[in-house]
Amino acid sequence: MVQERSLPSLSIPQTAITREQGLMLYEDMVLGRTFEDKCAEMYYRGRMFGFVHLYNGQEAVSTGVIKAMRPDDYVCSTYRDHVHALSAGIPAREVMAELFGKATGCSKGRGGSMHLFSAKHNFLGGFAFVAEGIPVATGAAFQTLYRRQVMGDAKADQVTACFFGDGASNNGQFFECLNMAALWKLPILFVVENNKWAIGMAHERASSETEIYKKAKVFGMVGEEVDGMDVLAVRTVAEAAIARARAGEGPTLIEALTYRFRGHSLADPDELRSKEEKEFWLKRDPIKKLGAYLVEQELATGEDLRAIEQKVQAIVEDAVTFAEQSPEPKPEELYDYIFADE
Ligand SMILES: Cc1ncc(C[n+]2csc(CCOP(=O)(O)OP(=O)(O)O)c2C)c(N)n1
Ligand SMILES: [Mg+2]
Repeated sequence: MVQERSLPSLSIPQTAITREQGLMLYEDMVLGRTFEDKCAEMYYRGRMFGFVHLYNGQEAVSTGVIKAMRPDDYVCSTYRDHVHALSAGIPAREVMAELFGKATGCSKGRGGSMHLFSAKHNFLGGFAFVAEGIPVATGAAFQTLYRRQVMGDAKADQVTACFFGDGASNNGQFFECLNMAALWKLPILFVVENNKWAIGMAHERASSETEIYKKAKVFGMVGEEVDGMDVLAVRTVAEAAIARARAGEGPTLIEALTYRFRGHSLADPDELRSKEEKEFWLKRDPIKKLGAYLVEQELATGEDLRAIEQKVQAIVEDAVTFAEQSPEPKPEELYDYIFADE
């Protein structure tokens, strides 16, 4: 029998969702999964280079948090960034083209898988170093507060969501930034995606306190533990945290218990995690869970869900065609986009 941390059941009532919201959440998760299954195929066919880290299994965290935010809010990711970028509204075409290193990619082909970026979508990146996004996201939240409090811009009420892993939560930047964010009541959500592993390092072998959300308490910050395989639970916790942040009540640390269904990256043979552990988590597939819920609650039919899956399949196929047909960046433009334009 595998010893697993028990998944928290939600202590606050789940927000009732409409059919429209339910289908929107389903579509976003299916887009993330289908897009990345296609990434794996393209990677093994030699169309993508470098490291490619997939998010399969963790979709409920991205969808649950980002789809509860406004389009003008900020999102900051890690090297496991494709699905966050899609949830934040970057078109699948631009994400796929970036993975192919094409000039039409969201980072103009300069970034690749780990460096997705879009100023238009307030998507701050894509960072290769573990925990590197935490101070960037804290800075984004600080500038919102500064514009509002010091520069008197009443419209500056954006919230920042900062995603990172269990491994990143042992990095010094985590502690420094949580301290500052709590001290200045910054409008930010620190979302730890605890998928139990940092490459081949098991979380319990690397952390003196394995329940990461408890670390919020020493900063006087709200800490929440949530079932990261349940998009409605994540959404409910995120909505409360976003409301607190927007109201000037400061940050929240959310620990989402989740699992990646594939290896650390597409170059990882994934031999360290046990078959029992993988089976335990595969049974909690967040997409199947939401699909079953929507049908059970009579918010959608099986045909509605199949129609979404087909629509998404077409979006992903179109993204690949777009990426394949797009031009490479021009060599003479090699030094462009290094410094901010005037
Ligand atoms: C500062 C730094 N140290 C080490 C690495 C190598 N590295 C890449 S991913 C990773 C594991 C991070 O695990 P976690 O934060 O749990 O995120 P996950 O990959 O599980 O999403 C490590 C150690 C790195 N990229 N940056
Ligand atoms: Mg991890």
